[in-house]
Amino acid sequence: MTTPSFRESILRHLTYSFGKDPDHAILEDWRMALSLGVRDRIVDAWFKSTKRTYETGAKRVYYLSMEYLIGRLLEDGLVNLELVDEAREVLAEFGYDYDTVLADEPDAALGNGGLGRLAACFMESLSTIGCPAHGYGIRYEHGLFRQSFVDGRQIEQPELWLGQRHAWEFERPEVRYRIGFGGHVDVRDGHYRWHPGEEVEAEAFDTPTVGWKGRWANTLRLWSGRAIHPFDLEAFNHGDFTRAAAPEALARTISRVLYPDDTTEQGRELRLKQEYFLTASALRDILRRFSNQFDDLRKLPEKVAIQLNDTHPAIAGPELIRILVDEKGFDFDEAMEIAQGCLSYTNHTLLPEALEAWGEQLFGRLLPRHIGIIDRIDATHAGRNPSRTQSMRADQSVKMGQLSFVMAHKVNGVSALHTDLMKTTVFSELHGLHPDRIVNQTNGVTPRRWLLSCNPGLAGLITESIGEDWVDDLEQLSKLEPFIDDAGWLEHFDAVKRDNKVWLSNWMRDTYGMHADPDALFDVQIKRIHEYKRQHLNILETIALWQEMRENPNADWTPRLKLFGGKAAPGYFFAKDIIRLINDAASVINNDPLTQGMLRIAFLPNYNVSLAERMIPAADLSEQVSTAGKEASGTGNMKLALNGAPTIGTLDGANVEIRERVGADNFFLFGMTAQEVEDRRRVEGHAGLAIAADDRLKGALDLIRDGRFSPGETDRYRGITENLEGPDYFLVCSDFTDYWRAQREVDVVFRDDKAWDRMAALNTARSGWFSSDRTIRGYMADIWNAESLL
Ligand code: GLG
Repeated sequence: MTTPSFRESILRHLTYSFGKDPDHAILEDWRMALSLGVRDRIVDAWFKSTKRTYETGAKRVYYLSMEYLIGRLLEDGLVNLELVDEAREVLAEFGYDYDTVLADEPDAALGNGGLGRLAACFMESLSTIGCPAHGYGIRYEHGLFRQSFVDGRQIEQPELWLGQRHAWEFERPEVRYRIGFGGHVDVRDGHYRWHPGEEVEAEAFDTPTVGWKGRWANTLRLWSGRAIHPFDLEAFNHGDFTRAAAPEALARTISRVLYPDDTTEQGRELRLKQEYFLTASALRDILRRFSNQFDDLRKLPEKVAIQLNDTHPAIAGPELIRILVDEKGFDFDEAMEIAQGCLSYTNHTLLPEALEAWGEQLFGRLLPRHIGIIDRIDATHAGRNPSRTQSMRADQSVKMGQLSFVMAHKVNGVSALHTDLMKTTVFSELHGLHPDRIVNQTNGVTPRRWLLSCNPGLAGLITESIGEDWVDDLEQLSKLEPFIDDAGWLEHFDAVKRDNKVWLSNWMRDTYGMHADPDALFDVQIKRIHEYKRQHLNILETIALWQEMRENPNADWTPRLKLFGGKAAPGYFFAKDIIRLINDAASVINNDPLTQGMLRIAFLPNYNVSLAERMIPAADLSEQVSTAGKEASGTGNMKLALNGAPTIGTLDGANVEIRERVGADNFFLFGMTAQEVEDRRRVEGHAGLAIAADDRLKGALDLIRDGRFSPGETDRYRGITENLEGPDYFLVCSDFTDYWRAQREVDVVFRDDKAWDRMAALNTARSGWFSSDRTIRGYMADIWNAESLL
């Protein structure tokens, strides 16, 4: 039943916020009116939460992240406030389709991949749990680039999420801070004062983030760069219009673009500026809020927990010390202790190229006071730990990982394996000195977005079977286990998956003119394109399979659709070659009459949160095939398992824990372990040996090298084949044979409907632990010492 007030609220917004009557409103007006109707209710929850946090004087959590991969928010709000049915009814009454209206919202891609999406899941879980929290980030004008394919090649276009209206932010012109860069430092009687040479203003934009059933809402505060003197009138009057507009353009550059790669640094100076801009604005805001409520800054660690999402905001340590010492008169050691009490740091990757290190020239020029503070932190730490050999200031650089570790009271990894590897690799020395500092918090995903809202069919079946308490207590999914033995129930489960596959097939046909057969096995690999994630292992196996099918076209093959999605960093040429190879292979294989109906490849362009929400519920098989030891955790692996797609994967990241929970029988394991990877790398000519031992692999490589997928241009994929036949650092060849074996096991199980459905359903029933609610409770207990106010 439509409660009159929600319907009224939508119509009132249509009239008074947008000046339209229902007869003249266009799609966007309806989407905006609906959004504002939802937002009004979110605001009510938001005020209540804020008030309660003030009244209780509770500890607050601050999550500092350069990325928030938010996606669309309207459905999030509707689902969490349980307004979906009413929204459908109202829209239908006026001739609008609910899904069409939702799809009109821009997809906010203020993040690259897992790290940014994790931050978005965490914001939702913090609100669901009722933990008082703020997220701080940057309001990029352009999020992650838009990807299209031309002749199979990735083309990047700027993304403009702000080009369409959306309803979620509140601009806060009154919340502005001046952020300085460069300049010089004065020392007088041992007191330091930084005089920045350049200043910009950070302006706040707030998005309320609401949790399940609207019980609580927190704030995501994103900063936008503004010029302090936006316009140079004198220059303008002299006719120099470009110079007149320069201050504004320069300041805005800071929040202009998200760097399209979180594993290598580009535009280094601007990137460092962005990091300081975010961190300094956030700290000012945190201290202002603290001082409104409490007077003694020594109490900071009791009332404030600041989580650094990777090293990107690592300058928070030195900045907090700078404020306490230079502006508040604390002595250095006490300031350092207070900062350590507040700060904690999450490491998301062990890839050496992703461990931030800034050249001291650049760093010292941009942040002249901070580099001195870092030297002092380093000296203090060395003084207290005489056996230490590694400095955060070695090689004329500033090592942000070491700095973050030293300045944090807790450091966490994002899966059990990754945390163990942190202890024995990058942070081995620091771990030896501070054995209690590293803790594990295995990642999770929010079940509201990644099951309830993206997969209504499955969510409905679950609720019908075990009630709705699973939505914020995901481990209740284990109650599904007894149902799995019921043939009728399992058929229902199967029908839901099939509906989702039909839906995706139709959508692919309508959107891209792509053909997909819902009876085929939907074999899905969706994630950033990276050598360590090994999309090329998958395509090699696909090519080998195609060959085998051509040789035995009458054998009883399990029809497969290989689905890919993901973007390559614009400067990562190897990854872009992998994309092109997949697309080239698709055009040859999809047009081969001999293998029609048995094998297809589809690479869906512009993979983003919204596309993930469409693909995941329709997936049969989840490809998690990274070189063991390289994927810190993965979160797509969790979403796919939760939605009933068993994994084919290596013992890497959270795959290990997924396998433990769903059971080894319900997981297609292959490949070397992290230790075996290390050993194998030491075998000279390992790739050649692997190729010589596997004719299928050799055949697939030959086809690529001979130009089968690049007619007339045999050296198009020389980079790939030479790499695989030569160094093959990521051990694609060495893992190929076992991957092939596991894939054939998949074929066999998939053809036994019942066996497959059982396995898929057990994946859903046993994935409850991978809720980000569980992860956040872990951070609250082990790292933040924060409490729920619900
Ligand atoms: C990282 C890792 C992923 C991890 C994610 C969130 O590569 O394995 O799941 O963070 O912790 N840079 C990333 O996306």
